[in-house]
Amino acid sequence: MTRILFYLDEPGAEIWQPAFEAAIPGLDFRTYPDWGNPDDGPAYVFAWEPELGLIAKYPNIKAIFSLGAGVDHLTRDPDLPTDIPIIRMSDDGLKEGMAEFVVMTVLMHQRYMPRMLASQRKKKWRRLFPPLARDVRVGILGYGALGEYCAQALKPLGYQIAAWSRTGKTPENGVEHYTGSSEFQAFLKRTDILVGLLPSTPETTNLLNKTTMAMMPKYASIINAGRGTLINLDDMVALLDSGHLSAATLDVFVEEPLDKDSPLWQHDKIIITPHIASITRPDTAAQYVASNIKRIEEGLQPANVLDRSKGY
Ligand code: NDP
Ligand code: OXD
Repeated sequence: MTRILFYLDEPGAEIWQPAFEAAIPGLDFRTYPDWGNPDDGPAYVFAWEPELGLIAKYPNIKAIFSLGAGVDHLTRDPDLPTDIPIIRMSDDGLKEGMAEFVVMTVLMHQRYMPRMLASQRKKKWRRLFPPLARDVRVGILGYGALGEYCAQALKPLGYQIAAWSRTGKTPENGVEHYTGSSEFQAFLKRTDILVGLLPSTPETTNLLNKTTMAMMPKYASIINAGRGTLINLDDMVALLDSGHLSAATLDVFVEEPLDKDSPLWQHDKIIITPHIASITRPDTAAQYVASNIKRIEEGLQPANVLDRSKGY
């Protein structure tokens, strides 16, 4: 019998059990704190931000499924065993949801919506004339499962699209590729709307700081739907205030939820969303986990295992 130990400390978490029971016949689905004893037999964990030290108490765990694409909510635990494979979420629902968010926010930035909303709040009838999509250069930071899917969703709108990643990509129609630190500056210089879709690693932390953001063209804007560690927010606010950057949409933060006292909430050029760019959905996620468990049980390599040496 397959056993899943589930951890999600959020209201509404009970919707997950029926989705998993439908995807895995005969499943024993245990919601924390009802995880049973380690000697109950082998189990898989499916979790978001579990309590520190919890997973180490269960030596019977065969694999950990991250409820999200990111794994920083798991690897922040200093006691997390290093020999259990961690499988990252990459189901269809997550990709589709992110593409919707990225298309929506890129269109908003291109059509000057942050400025229009600021004018509305001041009851100002201020007519602005944005460029057409075909004259706007979108740059996607990270061309993984999500970055690639978002690039394909943006293409039909006519944007000039480039992507930046760690390793080289095969040239393809409609997306220009930049690789590694040596091509980062060239990527930033050609980017009017930057979309952050990078994982949080030591290499991506503070990648956007006063020096790098100043390399972007005047009036460039930033959308961050990857991880909050990407941006030095003090530097970003200084560049928004000086007029070098025109707008930012921030979905992710180093500390979530964002502190009520943060001045970012009130900033006229910033739109804040509460880490909802994409959401893992029970139906598609349960299918994804079920197919990976089947692979493990058949002795095959599951998809999207975290490479601990790269951090994603
Ligand atoms: P992938 O692992 O598929 O892709 C990661 C991409 O980042 C790859 O293209 C990789 O390059 C690139 N990358 C990693 N490190 C570097 C680096 N140092 N320099 C340049 N490029 C780098 O991840 P996903 O696309 O599935 O997800 C990306 C992130 O999005 C997640 O880690 C998560 O943090 C975030 N996320 C946020 C959500 C939200 O709601 N806000 C929802 C889901 C995910 P290469 O191709 O060369 O390996
Ligand atoms: C994430 C997610 O990793 O929501 O942020 O999937």
